[in-house]
Amino acid sequence: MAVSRLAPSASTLSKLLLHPVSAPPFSRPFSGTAAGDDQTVLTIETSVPFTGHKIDPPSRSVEATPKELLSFFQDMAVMRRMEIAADSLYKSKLIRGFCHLYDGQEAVAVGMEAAITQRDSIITAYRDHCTFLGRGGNLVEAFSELMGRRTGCSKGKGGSMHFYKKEAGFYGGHGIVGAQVPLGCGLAFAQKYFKDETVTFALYGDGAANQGQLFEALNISALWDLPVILVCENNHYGMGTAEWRAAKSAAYYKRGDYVPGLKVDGMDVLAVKQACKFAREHALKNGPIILEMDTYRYHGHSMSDPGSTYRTRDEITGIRQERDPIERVRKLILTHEIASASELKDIEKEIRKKVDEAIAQFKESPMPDPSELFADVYVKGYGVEAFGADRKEVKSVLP
Ligand SMILES: Cc1ncc(C[n+]2csc(CCOP(=O)(O)OP(=O)(O)O)c2C)c(N)n1
Ligand SMILES: [Mg+2]
Repeated sequence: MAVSRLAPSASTLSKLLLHPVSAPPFSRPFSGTAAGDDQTVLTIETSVPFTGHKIDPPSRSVEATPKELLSFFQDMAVMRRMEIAADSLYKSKLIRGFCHLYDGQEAVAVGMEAAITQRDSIITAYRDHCTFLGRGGNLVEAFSELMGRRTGCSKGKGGSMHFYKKEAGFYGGHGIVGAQVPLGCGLAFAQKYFKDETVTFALYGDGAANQGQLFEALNISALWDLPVILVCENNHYGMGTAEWRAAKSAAYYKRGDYVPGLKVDGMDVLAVKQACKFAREHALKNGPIILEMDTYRYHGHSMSDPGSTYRTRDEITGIRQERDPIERVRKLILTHEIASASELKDIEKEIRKKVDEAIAQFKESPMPDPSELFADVYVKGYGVEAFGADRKEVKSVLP
């Protein structure tokens, strides 16, 4: 890692924090601009160079303020803690149904937010809890949704796979593999049509990358120069299938053929930020681009998968030791004397407390009312009728 200018020692930790841990984490959205008032700017090299397909890649040198590095550390640590807590809640049967955890992949959600604003849109698959937090969602809304409570971000009716925050440009949370990519291209179509000067990030996995609908959506997006960024979160497995067993070419950043692409270290939050900033500018001017984020999930595919039958424990431990996104930022903070190891430990302790408090709060929250069962299914007031199996006796007009 090459650094062109060292930061002076940080004055006090609290002065540097983007989201002071005394306030609820994520009480305001991530934004690179929020760190703009800091005097010191560090120039840090990404872990590995970017590799481009039909495009000159951006520079490896990324600018970051001490405040921004601390916010990256804190935001990723909150996400990690939330997912670990969700794991325990699932095992104690307080969360039921599907549940896919994101620990290991946090740098993608956080780095992406640092490069864009909430006027830009994001749409993703079912591994969506941390993307929701990144968009400014809070822990109580997240845990409530996981538990099917009324205070959840989808009113307790979506569950783990269907987190939404439309007012912050987050369009879910989708369970059908790959289906969110054409929807994302549709969002980008609207952005271009309304001359919004904004973009859509459509995220999908390496497994989804082999689907036909992705190429159909990409074709029309390229034809119409839509401002869409296809982000392949390559965690190297689709359920229990390793990428090499599923894909003839695992170079997902090249798979758009005529569409440019970039391969990015998705475990390096600064590389993600740099790539997303670059892609956003490209998409606004020229249309689609693919970002392949090389990342890793520590948990199994979902809670029913222990995650250790199709990969070795050594592989998981090796990634934790060599590439963990939180540890990478911890090292940067320590090297630049922005905060001490014990101050960082204190932040983590505080985060643990906040997560526990949020869990205690959601347990108080009621379930949705049965009258809500058919609400929010179709656009209100369209008079859509639902029939029972007999098509006669049970009949109601959906609210
Ligand atoms: C159309 C469709 N086919 C199959 C499934 C079952 N399924 C759920 S997740 C998944 C694997 C997807 O892997 P990937 O795209 O790499 O995403 P990751 O889970 O690694 O984030 C499959 C096959 C589904 N939900 N939808
Ligand atoms: Mg995958």
